[in-house]
Amino acid sequence: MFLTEAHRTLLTERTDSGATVYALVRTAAYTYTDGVLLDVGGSYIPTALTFEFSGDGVYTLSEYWLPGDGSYFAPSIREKFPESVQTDAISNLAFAEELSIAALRSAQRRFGITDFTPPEVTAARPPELAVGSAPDWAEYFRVTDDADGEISLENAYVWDVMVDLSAAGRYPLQISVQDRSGNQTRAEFEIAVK
Ligand SMILES: [Ca+2]
Repeated sequence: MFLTEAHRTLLTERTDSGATVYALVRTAAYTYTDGVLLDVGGSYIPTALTFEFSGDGVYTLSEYWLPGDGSYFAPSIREKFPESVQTDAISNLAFAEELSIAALRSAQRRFGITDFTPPEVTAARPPELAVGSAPDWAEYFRVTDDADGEISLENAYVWDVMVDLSAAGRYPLQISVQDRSGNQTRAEFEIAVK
């Protein structure tokens, strides 16, 4: 098991007696078995660290603040974080993505992995279905990777709950997949039911 961390500082507020650092912190745990890097857990959480300046350049951590759970999450951040960084702390998915990749890169470095290119998902045939059909998505989509070659759709997560095969319409379908090196792709398609 390899544990790693990536963070992004949103704001540092200094006072006469110390400083508070408002940051987004991503932790992640990986296993690397038989050449397969797997993300086996972690967290992504806004954090406020307060340091007291005690002279001679020494800062002591006086508070490690974490937001409340569930419905307390956003209100607790609005109470603690300065207004200018509240939105980024609560809902900026771009930072979540950036920090996930940073954590992944550190695990890849740790295990000497050099494949940083995620797999590609392509439509093998036009995603058009007849009302009432029962599709095998493996006939419709192909996953290929620069290092792994062809990846079976069985190793991908096909999110098709929005596709209503009982009624004509156009519906979104997502496919998430990762290669052996832990690089992830999420591809979106539109399924036409006629
Ligand atoms: Ca790859």
